[in-house]
Amino acid sequence: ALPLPRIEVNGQVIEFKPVSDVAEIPAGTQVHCTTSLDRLSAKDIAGLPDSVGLIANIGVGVDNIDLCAASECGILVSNTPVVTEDTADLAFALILAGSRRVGEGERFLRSGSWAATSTSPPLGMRVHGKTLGLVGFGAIAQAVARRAKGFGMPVRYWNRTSRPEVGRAVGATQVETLAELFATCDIVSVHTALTPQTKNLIGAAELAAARPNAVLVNTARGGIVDEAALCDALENGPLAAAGLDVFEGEPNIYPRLLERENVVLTPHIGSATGECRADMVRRLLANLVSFFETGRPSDPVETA
Ligand code: 8YV
Repeated sequence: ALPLPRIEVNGQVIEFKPVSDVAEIPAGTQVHCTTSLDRLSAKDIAGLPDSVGLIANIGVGVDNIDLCAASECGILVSNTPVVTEDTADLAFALILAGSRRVGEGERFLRSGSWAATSTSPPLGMRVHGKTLGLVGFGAIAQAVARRAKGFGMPVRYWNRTSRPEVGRAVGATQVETLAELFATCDIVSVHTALTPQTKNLIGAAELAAARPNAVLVNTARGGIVDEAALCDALENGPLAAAGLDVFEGEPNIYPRLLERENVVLTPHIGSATGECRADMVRRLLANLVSFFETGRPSDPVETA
């Protein structure tokens, strides 16, 4: 095993367990680290030095990496699946901010309109007791479902595969189609991975099926929601509001979204708490140590 330096993150010492199945890693093997803003196309991956044996992504979503190309080049990929609770917190913040028009209210106050006119800000929508729909039913969606329980919200989910036991555990029932989810839920929150199959999964047809005055929240990936169709649905109905943390071309934002009052926008901050970022760094380091000691990262991502 490699001798390891003492590593401390935010005052906490990282401990690494010794492993027995030590693999022979050729001297000079390197790891390429990425975040969600570092895109690695097939061409980028083919252009990596031969010494790169692992692409270690800091984040859970790996849509920024061409996984087939990594597999073809014999490069392993790892991620840091520790963003669940913080991302679920932010999804709930956007559910509340979008429904209760928090952004509009703040702008109304800061602009001096409240003091100048003594008028009331526009009315929002009640959150507690409303039906919540989840697109996808992985760890983050389940964490959102657990929070919804405290708000007395019935929860429904749409997912490729049926997960009745998990559904029962968090009090969520499955619907057959996305159209059914939109037609039966007041608030829809997106929690699926971005893949070729989920690109623009939510477009004009799905949004047209939404309930009048529905709210859409996306803390997953921008590319899952067709932004032009979303703006149409916010301008002409049926949507009353949206809360978005992720964008197709981020950090550049589709201009029509910036023009809309009834959209709450945050700059991809699902995992942006001091605690979560420290967890992510710890998990990255654990992957690196595992890779250099055993030839496998501790959080391998399926590439083929
Ligand atoms: C970002 C995220 O990766 O975990 C994910 O999938 O989207 C975020 O945690 C983070 O901003 C680091 O790039």
